Amino acid sequence: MITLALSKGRIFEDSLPLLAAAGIEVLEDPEKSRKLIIGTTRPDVRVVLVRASDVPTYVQHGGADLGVAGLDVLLEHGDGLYRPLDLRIARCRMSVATRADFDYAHAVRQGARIRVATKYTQIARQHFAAKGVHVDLIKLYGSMELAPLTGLADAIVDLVSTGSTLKANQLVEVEKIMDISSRLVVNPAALKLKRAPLRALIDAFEQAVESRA
Ligand code: PRT
Ligand code: MG
Repeated sequence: MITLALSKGRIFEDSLPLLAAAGIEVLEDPEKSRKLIIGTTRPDVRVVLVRASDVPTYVQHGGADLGVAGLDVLLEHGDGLYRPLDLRIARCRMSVATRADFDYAHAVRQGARIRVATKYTQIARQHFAAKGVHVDLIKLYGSMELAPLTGLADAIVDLVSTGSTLKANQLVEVEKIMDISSRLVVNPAALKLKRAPLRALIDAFEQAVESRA
C-alpha cells in the first residue's frame, strides 16, 4: 500500500490532474465527505487528508510514504525530507507588506529595528538576517494583515497570490522574499522499501509536470 498525504483545498485540487496523469483517480470529494482516508482507483494507493502544515510530519515519520506540501511549509518544518520534485502547483510568493504610510526602504536604510508579524518565522528570520536588517519577530497563526493595522507590527511576512487580501486591508507589498510552489516529498525509508512502485509514481508525476510546463 502506498499512502499519499494531501491537504484539503488548493493542494488537493491542484494535485488531482497530476494524479490523473499517473492513472489515479480519488474515489471521494473531501469537501463532501468527512473521511480522512480516501481510496483511489488504484487499490494499492490511498490518500490521507491532513493539515497543510502537518504533511511534512506525516511523511518524515512514515505516516505517509509521500506527500504534497508548499515550499513555505517545508522551509518552516526544516530538514529531514527527500525533496525530489517541484510540482509547480499552488503557486504564490512570500512577501513583506506594510501600511502605505510606513516607509520600509527608509527604515531599512536607517538600520531601524522593524517589528515583523508572521506565521513564517524561519523564512522571515533567514531573509532579514541575510539582508542585515534588525527585526523583532512576532509569531502569529493567522490574520497577519491585522498586525500593521492595529499597531502590533510595522510589517508582515505572508503569502501573496492575487494581492487582493493585502489590498482589501490597505497594505502594500514592499519586497518579494521568494517564489513559492508545492513540492512532492518522499519518506527516504519508504523509497528504499517500496522502491519500484514509488519510483513509478514519482516518474509519472514528473512527466505530468513537464508536459504541463
Ligand atoms: O489548514 P491550514 O490553515 O493549516 O493550512 P494552510 O492555510 O497553509 O492551507 P492552504 O490550503 O490555505 O494553503 C496550502 C498551501 O498553498 C500553502 O502552504 C502555500 O504553499 C499555497 N498557497 C498558494 C497559498 C496561497 N497561494 C495563498 N494565497 N497559501 C495561502 N494563501 C493565502 C495567504 O496566506 C493570504 O492570506 O491567501 C491570502 C492571499 O491571497 P491573495 O490572492 O489575496 O493574494
Ligand atoms: Mg488556509
